[in-house]
Amino acid sequence: MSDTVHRAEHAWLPAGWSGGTRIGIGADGRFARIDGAPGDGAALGRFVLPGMPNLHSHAFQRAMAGLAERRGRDDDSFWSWRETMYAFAGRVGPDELRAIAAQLYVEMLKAGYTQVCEFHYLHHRPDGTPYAPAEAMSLALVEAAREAGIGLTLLPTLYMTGGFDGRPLSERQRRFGHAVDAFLALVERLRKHEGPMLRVGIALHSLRAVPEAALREVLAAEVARQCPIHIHIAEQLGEVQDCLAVRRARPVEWLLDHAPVDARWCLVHATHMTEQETRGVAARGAVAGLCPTTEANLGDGLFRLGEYLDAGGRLGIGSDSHISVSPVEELRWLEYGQRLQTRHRNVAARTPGASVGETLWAAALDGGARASGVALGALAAGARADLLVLDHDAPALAARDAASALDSFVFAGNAPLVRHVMAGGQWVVRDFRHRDEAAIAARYADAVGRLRAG
Ligand code: NGQ
Ligand code: ZN
Repeated sequence: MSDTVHRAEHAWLPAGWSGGTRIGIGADGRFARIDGAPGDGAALGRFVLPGMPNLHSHAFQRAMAGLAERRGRDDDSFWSWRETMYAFAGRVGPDELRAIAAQLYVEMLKAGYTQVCEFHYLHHRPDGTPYAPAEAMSLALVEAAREAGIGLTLLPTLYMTGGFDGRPLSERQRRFGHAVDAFLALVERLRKHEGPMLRVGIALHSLRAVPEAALREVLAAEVARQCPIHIHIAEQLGEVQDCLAVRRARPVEWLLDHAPVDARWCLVHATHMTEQETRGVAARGAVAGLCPTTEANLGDGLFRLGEYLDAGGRLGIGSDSHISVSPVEELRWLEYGQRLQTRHRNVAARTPGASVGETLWAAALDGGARASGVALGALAAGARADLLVLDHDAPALAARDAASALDSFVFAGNAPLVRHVMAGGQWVVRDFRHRDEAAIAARYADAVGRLRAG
């Protein structure tokens, strides 16, 4: 089969905007050739961008978004939110998970995410016994991604203890737990499903949940040799204090000293770091997995963005608890948090003349692709054919040239600007509509209805 050829007035290539670009898409769902040659090709639109990877998701939490915004009796915090989240998680089974995730993934595609990293720890029945098959919950996510047409990096998550002191899992945490052997067997079984739209990696829930010996054992296993490795780290001050008390080091400091952290690693949140830890993460080439809307919602704190970028640090964005599902909103909050704190503007742009929108979009593409473990995130031959076509008729993009398009996309207004979306060479969103959005939304509403009633 021959390549399909498209044309973009302006395409965001790895070196920046390029005018009059020919974009060839192979039958294998990858970009074939991308060049400026004249000739044929169907016009895509004015501004064409690579699809954005979402490097951190707990899909089930989509269905409880907005249900934890009422003040409780005591001081509300991350830890009280977690109790609400656990109560909700306890009612989600494979059918509900599949319906919720499919809806979430449709929303992600429409917002411009074409790959999602699922940090998945809801493994077993609520009483801790396994489903049949044991990977039923993982397979629900695989099915949901296939239905929606989004790329999935599935990160089965190891979760063993309820705190740094090694206490056993609480009743509500029992369904998260695995012994190391059973966990590695799960990873192996899931690997068999891998393909262009599914990659399997590994997540360690957090230093709170994974004892040192288990961490070493997993990292030494054959299945952990090549794949992406994700971990929640230093999100809350309480976690930093507990880590200091038990391991005599701060979480990021401890991890850098005890694990072979490198470019395969995604350090999710990494909110509370010293200057030295910040430089250390950057030097290792790890990706900081930033989830600014969730971090704001949960009262986590602000990442040391300026210092990290100056040290050459890599980052990507995730929607985590899904109180917002939009790469634009994540990037806005990332920048605005810094502006509010420093009382300066244009913080992410570190050199005179640099654009904040372009800097952040490019950084999040690169870090997100690394964290996904898939060749994507670039309009380049060989990369998976994931692209977004912006709505050039939208008022927010009126009279914008290439040099101002990304800043306007990221910062101007609230109308959705992503008009068409392709993932893996397939059109999944055309004229703002996902190919199967009505049926998926109906199944979602049913599932949430059952969860709220039960
Ligand atoms: C999670 N979410 O695993 O879903 C966590 C909360 C925890 C965020 N940290 C639970 N945003 O960290 O123990
Ligand atoms: Zn998380």
